[in-house]
Amino acid sequence: MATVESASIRNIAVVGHGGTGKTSLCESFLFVSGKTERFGKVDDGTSLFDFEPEEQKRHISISTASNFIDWDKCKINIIDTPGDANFFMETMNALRVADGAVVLIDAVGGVEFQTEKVWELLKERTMPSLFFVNRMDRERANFFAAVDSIRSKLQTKPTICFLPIGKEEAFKGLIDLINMKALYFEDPRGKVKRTDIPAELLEEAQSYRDTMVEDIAECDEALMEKYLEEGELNVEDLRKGLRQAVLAGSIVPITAGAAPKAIGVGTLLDMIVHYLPSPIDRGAVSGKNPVTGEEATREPDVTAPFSALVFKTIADPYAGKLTLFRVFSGKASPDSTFSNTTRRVTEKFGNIFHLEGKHQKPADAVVAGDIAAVAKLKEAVTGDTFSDEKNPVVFDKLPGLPALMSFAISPKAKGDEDKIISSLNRILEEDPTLILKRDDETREIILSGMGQVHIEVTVEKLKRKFGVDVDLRTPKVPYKETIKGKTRVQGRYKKQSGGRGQFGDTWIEIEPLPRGEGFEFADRIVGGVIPKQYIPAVEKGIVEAMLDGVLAGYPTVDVRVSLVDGSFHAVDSSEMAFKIAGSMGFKKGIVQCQPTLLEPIVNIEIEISDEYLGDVIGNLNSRRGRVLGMESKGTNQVIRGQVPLAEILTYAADLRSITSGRGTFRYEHSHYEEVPAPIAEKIIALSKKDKEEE
Ligand SMILES: Nc1nc2c(ncn2[C@@H]2O[C@H](COP(=O)(O)OP(=O)(O)OP(=O)(O)O)[C@@H](O)[C@H]2O)c(=O)[nH]1
Ligand SMILES: [Mg+2]
Repeated sequence: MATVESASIRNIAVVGHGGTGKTSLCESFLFVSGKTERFGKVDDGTSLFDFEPEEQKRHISISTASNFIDWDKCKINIIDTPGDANFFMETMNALRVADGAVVLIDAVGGVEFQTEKVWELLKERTMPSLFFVNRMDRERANFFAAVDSIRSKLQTKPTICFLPIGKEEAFKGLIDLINMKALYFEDPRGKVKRTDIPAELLEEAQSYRDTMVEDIAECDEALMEKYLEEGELNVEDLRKGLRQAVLAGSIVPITAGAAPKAIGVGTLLDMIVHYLPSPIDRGAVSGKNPVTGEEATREPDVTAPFSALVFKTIADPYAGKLTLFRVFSGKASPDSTFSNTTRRVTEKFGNIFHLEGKHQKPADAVVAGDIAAVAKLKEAVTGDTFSDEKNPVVFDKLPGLPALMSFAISPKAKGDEDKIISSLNRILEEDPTLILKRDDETREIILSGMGQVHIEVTVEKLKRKFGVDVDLRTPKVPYKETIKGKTRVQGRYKKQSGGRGQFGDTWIEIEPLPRGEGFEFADRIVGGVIPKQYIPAVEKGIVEAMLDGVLAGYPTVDVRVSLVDGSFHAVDSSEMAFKIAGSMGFKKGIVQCQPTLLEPIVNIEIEISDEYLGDVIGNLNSRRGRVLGMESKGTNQVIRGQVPLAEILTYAADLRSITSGRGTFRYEHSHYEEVPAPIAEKIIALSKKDKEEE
């Protein structure tokens, strides 16, 4: 494929809450632009963007997919992002390489939670954006209510540039407020028929046009002057002024449509080409010189030194790894070498491709601003920087998202343990939000991710791509044991068996330490009643005994043991004998010290939409949680508190159902606390039962 000019590229991320019609809109782009003969649909699994089996089964997007079209002499790279919170990292990565965003709003539901989340990112990046009110053909569609929800929930005043004509079944077109024309989309390919505005709509159109003109004039002093003098701005002024304002992030235009009927889609493409930035408009990006540590910028210029950023990795057991990257400066050519400055290795491009959904189209070269894919790189992962070897630069890495849900995984077939780990590591390469670790305390393999769906999808991929079938369980809670009382106790080990016997005799004091202090061993032997060389053995015996607590087999913590007295035998004493004596004394003593069970407590931060505050706090209380503070953030509430880990392992699903998905949370370990007696009894009984079964 021939290369394009940077100025005629548009990199567009399509974003918004789950189910707003992002994928349908991207399909509509392909169809309306003539790239596809057949209009792909999400619902029957024919979408070129939702091509993964896990997406087709659920009718939702799980990962970003890209394709490109030609429209009005531009190459538009379309990145379809998932709306589900489980896959938000995909959206975050897509926004790093997009120059503009199309934000979908459901004409029936208005702004929903994930749209608020993604809007925060767009604002942070001052990303030029357009609003598209989709699903205007649905029952109860209401364009103006959607606009109001943008005002109240996103605290942004969109500028209405197109008004819908009709709604629900009767939705058939738009009024173009810049050109003051009516646009009808009755052609199945989405071609526009332009007419004069029907008389009955003219007054409303004029009034919205006035507001739009004022919005645009307010962004530019010269335009404002002209507007005040002449009382009007011409189409050229408006288009130019609007473009400047959108690029600066001061205006977000809004239009409407119905993606699967191709209504309003061609108009949106025109807006993307005209109002959203090319890589040249977006300007230089900055990173660091990895050698000097100084700031380094890269201009979107094909003659500048090469730099690029990896925004996605796809693991394929047969074709190997596919790496998707955006070039920020210079160009990438097949067979050229470059430096992966994040990993400090040199690699070589093989063939370079442009992606068309899951298909690949070979490219001669990829210029600054364009996106492309390359197969079989050895080390690259998402977030890495590629750079000219002689002019190194490294771009910031995105901070990861905290894993919220963990499962213990085990193979369905015995002997597959190693294969699970190696295959999961391949999947981890494409998905940095997954964490795989072995819990030394509970001896489980723990897979953590963003939520239930995320883990389930990963397990399905594991089976489909690598043929490994696993079971998921709620992970065990790493309880601990401690004591509340103290004691002084003798541990004495004596064995006479014909020849040389065994003899070790110890007196120890056991007492509690403050929470979190762990273990302390004090040697208070005087006068050599136990010879020096046996004392470490006593400690070793105690430490081993501590690992298997008396209550339920959990490790004992926050205890001080002092070795205070004892005796030995010149012939029969040995390290082994003293180790056993120490262990015996500890086990005997600990039961006299009111042993208790401890559980991990986590700090939790929950962000929810206002209306669910009461329900969420009620639920938190029923989970033995404590609310420590609350603050509002826009129209949301942030609750901070502490909850036992045991209660949080299943929290994600609850929060989702209480808030209809309008809630997120994060947590981190804080400290250990005593388990309330009735709950401790249950845990102890359960552990006894487990032991008996073993
Ligand atoms: N009536 C109507 N249905 C639509 C419209 N756009 C999308 N849909 C339907 O809405 C459902 C969700 O559409 P998708 O395109 O998968 O939505 P999405 O935003 O990609 O969803 P996620 O990828 O899960 O975030 C599908 O059943 C579509 O057929 C529309 O304009 N009108
Ligand atoms: Mg989708």
